[in-house]
Order: sequence, then structure tokens, then C-alpha cells
Amino acid sequence: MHVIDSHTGGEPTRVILDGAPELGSGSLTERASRLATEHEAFYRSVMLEPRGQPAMVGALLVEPVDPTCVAGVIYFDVDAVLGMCGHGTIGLTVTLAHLGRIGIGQHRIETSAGVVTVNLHDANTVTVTNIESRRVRQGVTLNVAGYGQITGDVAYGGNWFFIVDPSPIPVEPANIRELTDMTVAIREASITHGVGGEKGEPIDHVIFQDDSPDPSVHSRNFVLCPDDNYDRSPCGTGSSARLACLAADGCLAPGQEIIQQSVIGSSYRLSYQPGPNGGIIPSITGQAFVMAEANLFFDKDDPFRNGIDT
Ligand code: PYC
Repeated sequence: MHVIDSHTGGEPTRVILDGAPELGSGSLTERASRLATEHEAFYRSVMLEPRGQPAMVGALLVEPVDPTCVAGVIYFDVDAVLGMCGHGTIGLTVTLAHLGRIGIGQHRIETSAGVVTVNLHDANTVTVTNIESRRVRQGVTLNVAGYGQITGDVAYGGNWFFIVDPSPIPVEPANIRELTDMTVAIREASITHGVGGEKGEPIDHVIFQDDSPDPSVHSRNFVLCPDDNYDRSPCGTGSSARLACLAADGCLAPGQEIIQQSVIGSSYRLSYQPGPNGGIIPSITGQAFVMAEANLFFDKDDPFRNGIDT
């Protein structure tokens, strides 16, 4: 299995070029659902240690249905198949350029959440124009075991987010353990309380928003992903969901640009335009760097060929 690893603001992406199970034909949503239900052992083995690493997102290249797209992609982490992934799309774009498959300029990429546009500015810098994002519930209070009442918004940016602003804990690297424990408890409470998207889609990510001491930075975030790891980047789909909340609150005008930092200090430039269905179309600009090209082996005698599953 031939893979290329990159990172976007510190968050790793593993693009799978070949050697993955056959997912058949149909829409990307159908093929993503087949990956989720029939090939869990495969995608977990690619992400889990010792072959993978914590926080890694996989990007399985597939044939797009839409012929105007340069690629189709299905994203996943160790615990879930994802609808969209912003940092992964920046990493994928830089990887496709590294392979000589695309050049500087605009390209379309098909994901199971819809078609996104990427603009490759140079070898490392990409703007992703994401799918329409929206806030669906404002000021929802959850009773969170061990923490009491926590209030936040539910928003969609290609995945489902519960966004707490301001963060109850300072968003700083020294607090990552505490931030992780509390956001995991919030996600569990959202599931227990049946709080999710319009059609009951479960919350898969939780965001804490905090101020930044740097006046040029709008805010810092901590983003919990489905695999209980935190996003080292400011999270593209999370930033999209957050932009939808800022727009709905009248706190950010269309076209106005802000800088969003992650808990480790990596940043995205963000802005939006109004969407056709009452939401917003987010733009996310960030940088990715290719780190490795590798062939993965799954030796039948290797006791950990499927990863360390604790
Ligand atoms: O950037 O959208 C994102 C993302 C989702 C999970 C990890 N990163």
C-alpha cells in the first residue's frame, strides 16, 4: 500500500494511493458508508500505532463521480469515517501537487460531504472553499457528568460540532489533558441528551473557543476529534462551523478575514460568503508540508499487523 504523509499546521494526513479494499461503484457517500461498515479493520490498521500515529487522518483516493473533479476522497480517523476534512484537503492538495498531478491554480475535489474547491497558491499554501456550513442550534445547555451545565451551539461544517465559547478552561498546551477530558465528557453528554444535527446526526467533534493574547489573532481553539485526539491544526470543518456561528451572530461580515489559531499555535486565515441555502460558504487558507512517502506492509506473522488496539 503506497501512502504519502503530510501535516497541515501539525495535524497529520496519510493519503492512500493504492492497495485499499475495493469499495465498488456509487456515490462517494455510498462508498464511504461501505468503508465504515465493511472495512473497519482496514482503516483502523492504517491509523493505529505502530503504523500510524495519534491524531492522524486518512485520505483514501477514489475515482470521483463528478468528472470535473481532479480526485475523489474519503476521509477517516481511527474511530470514524469523516464527511469532510479541512486540514486533510489542504494536505491532499499539496500531495497531489507533489506527485505532479495538479499545478498552481483552482481544482475541484469530491468528498462524501460534497464538492469542494481548492486553490493551490504555491507548493504549500492552499485555500479550501468548503461546502455550505450552518448553525442549527444556538445556546443548548447540556448536563455534563462531573462538570455540570455547559452551554454551546450545534453547527455543521462538513462534520458536526458542539462549540463552547468562551472556553471554560484556558486553551493552552499545558491544559491539553484537561481540555481533552472535558470535551470527551461533553460529546458523551450530547449523545446521551440526543443533541445533534437536524436529522439526529451525532456530534462528532467538540470545540472550545478562547481569546488569543496576540491582537492579530481572532481566537484560539481546542478541537476534540472522534478518535479522542485533539486537532493540532485549527480544524477546517470546525473553523467552517465556527464561521457559521459568527455570521449568524452578526459578529463577522462576508469577506472579512480573521486568523484562527489552534491550541499549539498553528493558524488558518478564514472568511466566508453567504451561501445559497441560508448558510455560509467558508474559505480556509493554510499550509501543508509533505513529510514521507512509504509502502505499508501487513505481514501475516506480525502480531500487531492490525495495530495496537487498546
Ligand atoms: O480539519 O476538518 C478538519 C479536521 C477534522 C478532523 C481533523 N481535522
